[in-house]
Amino acid sequence: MEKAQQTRISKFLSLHLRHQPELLGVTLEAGGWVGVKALLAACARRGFPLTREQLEEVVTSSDKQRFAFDESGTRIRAQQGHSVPVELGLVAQVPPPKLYHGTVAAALPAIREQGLQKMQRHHVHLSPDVETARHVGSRRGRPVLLAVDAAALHAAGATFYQSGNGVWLTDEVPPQYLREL
Ligand code: HQG
Repeated sequence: MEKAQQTRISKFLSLHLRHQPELLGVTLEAGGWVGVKALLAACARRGFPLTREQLEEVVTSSDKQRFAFDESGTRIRAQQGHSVPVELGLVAQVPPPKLYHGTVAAALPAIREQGLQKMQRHHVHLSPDVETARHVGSRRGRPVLLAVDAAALHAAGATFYQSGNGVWLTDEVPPQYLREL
């Protein structure tokens, strides 16, 4: 499959598995899961026909492993990034001492004041390395990078989770734990 088509399918899946399942006429089960058969049938009904093989290819080739099948391969879900309420069953973990966040200059005044807030998502998303953070920030323009003192924030009682695709998640990062790089 061409990269452009993979991206088109990935965006279609992100929209429906993270944000608006009702647009497609599917319901997310606990954990954000949808039956693969139900999903493929709904895609076909919506004029977006997709085969099981194409779905597998998109899941496997996604640079960020946005989606995952369950162990039996009968259900699929987005690994993170939801705006609809969904219990992902994430397990709290001790974060690495430093994490990173990529944003843009326009957001900095508010971030300096309020820290990082989850905005439309369920959590603040943090990257394990500078390169990934730069990539995330560059989605919105020239990236500006922040280092997060995750060790201190964790020691202060914050809970951290790591999603299946390596993104670190927490509720908020107050300004005193941020350093501009
Ligand atoms: C900013 C993508 C003003 C924040 C990526 C960001 C990631 C504030 C934006 C994942 C703020 C939210 C998440 C505050 C934070 N005031 N702006 N207090 N606090 N912001 O998209 O981290 O392609 O919700 O800096 O790769 O950019 O979806 O979060 O610019 O992993 O798979 O508000 O999304 O993955 O934007 O990206 P987002 P994000 P996917």
